[in-house]
Amino acid sequence: MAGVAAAASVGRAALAALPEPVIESTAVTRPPLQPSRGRPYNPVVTLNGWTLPFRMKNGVKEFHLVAEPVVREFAPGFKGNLWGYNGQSPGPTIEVVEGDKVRMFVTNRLPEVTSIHWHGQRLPNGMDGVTGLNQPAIPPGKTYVYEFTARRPGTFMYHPHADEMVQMAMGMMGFWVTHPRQQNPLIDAVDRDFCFLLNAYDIDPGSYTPKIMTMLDFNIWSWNSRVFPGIDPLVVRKNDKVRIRIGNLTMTNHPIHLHGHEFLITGTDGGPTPRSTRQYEVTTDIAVGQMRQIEFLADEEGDWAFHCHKSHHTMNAMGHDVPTMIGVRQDDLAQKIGDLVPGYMAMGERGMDEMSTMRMPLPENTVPMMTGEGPFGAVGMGGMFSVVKVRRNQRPGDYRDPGWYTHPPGTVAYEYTGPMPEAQKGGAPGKGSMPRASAGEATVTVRKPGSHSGH
Ligand SMILES: [Cu+2]
Repeated sequence: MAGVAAAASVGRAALAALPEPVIESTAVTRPPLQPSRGRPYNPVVTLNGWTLPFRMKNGVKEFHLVAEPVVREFAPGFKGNLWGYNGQSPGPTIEVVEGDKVRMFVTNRLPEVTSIHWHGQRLPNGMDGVTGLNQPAIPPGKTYVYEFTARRPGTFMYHPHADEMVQMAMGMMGFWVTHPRQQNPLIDAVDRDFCFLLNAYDIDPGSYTPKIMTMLDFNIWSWNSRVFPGIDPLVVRKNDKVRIRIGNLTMTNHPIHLHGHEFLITGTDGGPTPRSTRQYEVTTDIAVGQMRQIEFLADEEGDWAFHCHKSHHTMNAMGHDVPTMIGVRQDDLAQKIGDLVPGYMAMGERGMDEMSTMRMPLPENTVPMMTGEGPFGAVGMGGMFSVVKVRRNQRPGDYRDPGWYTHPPGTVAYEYTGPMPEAQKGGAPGKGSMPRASAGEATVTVRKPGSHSGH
């Protein structure tokens, strides 16, 4: 009984000394936050994000998260009214060390109840954050305290477990990294350690607030609530060992693909992967709710594309019901429809690449669906796309954008200007392929589903 009373009084003392929340006002990638106290570790870099500072109180690392409405810039010219933590969505990254005692103050400044679930952590059941199951909901205006020990090293996330569909559709989520306490045989030291969340929104062009009832048909595919060309590059020095930690809090899977290098999957939700399971990949599919750590040696200089391989996820907001117009002459058509529908644009007679250079009349507050200007012209991408920039001269610890890669002479694809040979025409139909089994018609028997007669 005495123990319980003591714990309660400690809890009240801690509440009285609530740490001042740290608020971030921009979407820039902050340099790694070196730990000021406690065990040393190599901090991560959150893509277009930041790490929340902590304070030490009697050996406990204390953080203060504030759930609140925020304005997040997805890309220059495009902002969203989201919900997040401490001024941004996603919230700040939390970094601790295996074995650390952690106290999280969570203040609710939303217009409705919330909670935080510490996705992937080992912790006391009452700290797991499922509203109704593990704790009462945190009412608006109230602060709750979560206390647990970060028991295993790895890559984690946090998000509400209260009105989840709404609150995650509005951007409430964040990253959590627990660094190993000491040399771990399955965790290698790396030179650069990046992290970001995959997230998605449904924001109509010209509007600011995500549609919260959308279940699958999202139109903004983002990394840490940023879309290309608003996503910063991942800048590394040649021959750096690089780790990228990715968590998926969208409602679909994302095959994440890196150009120019092969990587190993060194960690999942469950922790570091056994070395015997690691194989080289250039794409890894990250399912809903999963985390993946990829690692590679950045030994090829250049500007390497890094993106989701679902091609509609490297595009920004677009109308969905656009008919395929490839090969259709539209000059006349646009004129005629334009007379009836002012502002009508004919789209994509030669594919949709035209649209990356087309000057379209955009509504306010949106970005073109494919945009971004590279050294050779329009990149024709949006959404979940960035560039890993590998540079010989990048200084250790320097994450600043070095600009575009200067290719050594003779190493860029070039135009062929010699003679064109005549195309070889194929022979008779079917030549060289399997002959048709029969020239006659096939007979198909159709049974009506649910009809039990004749059985
Ligand atoms: Cu994707």
